[in-house]
Amino acid sequence: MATFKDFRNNVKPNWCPGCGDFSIQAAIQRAAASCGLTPEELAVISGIGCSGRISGYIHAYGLHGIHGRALPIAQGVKLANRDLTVIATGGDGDGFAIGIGHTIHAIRRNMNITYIVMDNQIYGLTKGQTSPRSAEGFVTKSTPDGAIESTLSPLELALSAGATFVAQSFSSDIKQLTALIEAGIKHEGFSIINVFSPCVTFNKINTYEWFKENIVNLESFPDYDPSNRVAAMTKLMETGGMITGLIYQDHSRKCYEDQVPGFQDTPLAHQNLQISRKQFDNLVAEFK
Ligand SMILES: Cc1ncc(C[n+]2csc(CCOP(=O)(O)OP(=O)(O)O)c2C)c(N)n1
Ligand code: SF4
Repeated sequence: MATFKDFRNNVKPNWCPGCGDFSIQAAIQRAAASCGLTPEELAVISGIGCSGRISGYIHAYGLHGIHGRALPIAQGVKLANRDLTVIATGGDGDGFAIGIGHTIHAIRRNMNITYIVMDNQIYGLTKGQTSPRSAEGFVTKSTPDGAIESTLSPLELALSAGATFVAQSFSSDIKQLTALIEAGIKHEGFSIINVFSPCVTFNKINTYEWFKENIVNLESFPDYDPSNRVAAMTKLMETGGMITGLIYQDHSRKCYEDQVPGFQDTPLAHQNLQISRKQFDNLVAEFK
């Protein structure tokens, strides 16, 4: 059986020392091992950003894609080979700014993919501009007088879009994060896990200390029921989205690929898709 060490490769991450993304990488490796996966059964697909580098740091299939397009690529991989466990990753800019349209429709589509957003509330790779997650008034090089736009609440949005698994964690809490990623992988449908992952270089406001002071673990609400969508939305609104844990899970909806005729049995990647010369000629003749 594979251990988390089997998901390590020899590429040294070039994240800044202290970046929250290190723990997310470790949590993915641990969760994959706990799920009994081997590296050849996993694909990690990422967008562009400091966070996007993660696909290169995990020993598995992987693709470091283009900015905001982790989810279209991940869905393509899953459609081509539904036997693979597919994890999509990226920053809050990647998923909630340029990629927001893909995020909403991927949630609606409910393919069996786990989407991990590394939320540092800033654009890290491009050296510190606001993201949709930045607080109003946040001062950066792109907003010297403070951000004017309101802050996006991605998990409220996810619930509205019909998400079947919604969770949130903090990169410092590797135990909780690993358990949530494991639960997301096991969930039959689309799982979105937003992870607070401090950018120690460019975000001097939302620091490790700031998150520790501001987040509340859902375990402190013993009556909380993650199968209740209204309760989930209410809790997110009441806390300004600063909760961690499993926020919502719906087991009732089938995943997309289970409902597409022709995808039920053998994955496309394992089918013989070659057509004969005669079939090809007939096809061409249809368009003459
Ligand atoms: C189409 C396109 N637009 C803009 C960029 C420039 N760009 C690269 S990363 C990035 C944002 C990075 O922020 P985020 O996605 O939050 O990731 P982080 O670096 O913070 O992990 C931008 C705007 C790009 N690479 N491609
Ligand atoms: S710039 Fe920020 S997000 Fe990027 S590696 Fe450094 S600490 Fe991490």
